[in-house]
Amino acid sequence: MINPKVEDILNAQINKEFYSAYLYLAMSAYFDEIGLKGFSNWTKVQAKEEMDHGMILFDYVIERDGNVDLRQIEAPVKNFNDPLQVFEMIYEHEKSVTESIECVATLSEDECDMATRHFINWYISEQVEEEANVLDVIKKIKMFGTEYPILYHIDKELMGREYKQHNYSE
Ligand code: OFO
Repeated sequence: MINPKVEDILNAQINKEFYSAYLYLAMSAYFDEIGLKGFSNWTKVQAKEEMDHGMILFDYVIERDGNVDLRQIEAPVKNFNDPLQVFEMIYEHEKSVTESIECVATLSEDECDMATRHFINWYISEQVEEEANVLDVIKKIKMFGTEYPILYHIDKELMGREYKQHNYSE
């Protein structure tokens, strides 16, 4: 049986992961509207990864004989200005997700739930990768500029991102 406080924070994290998926889907739709198919692809692949993150937590709560509590998912932002602003927003968002993952780690340690403390390490590493991937795109946009002919080249590169299902690994 899982500790009730840990169960609660894991359920909150499930909600945050599915909110992240919603947010990336809203961004993907925006990029599609303005004709940047590669940016749209990148954010859509990210949305799928976020759903995997949510599902790994979902399965973990069940495996620990806990209760999954699916909470209302907030509507994501709909108005975006330009690709740089969107990626800066993503970076801020991912930093806040990193903080909430770190809170799961801290709480599980405080509650002596070492199984969850161990489990959440996968997410800690995943957040390092996510923040780095976003920063990489931000740097490229800043380095090459925000003019459309240049964005077109970055767009082609982002088209190459492929979805691979994320599975939990020890
Ligand atoms: Fe699930 O890592 Fe982004 O939000």
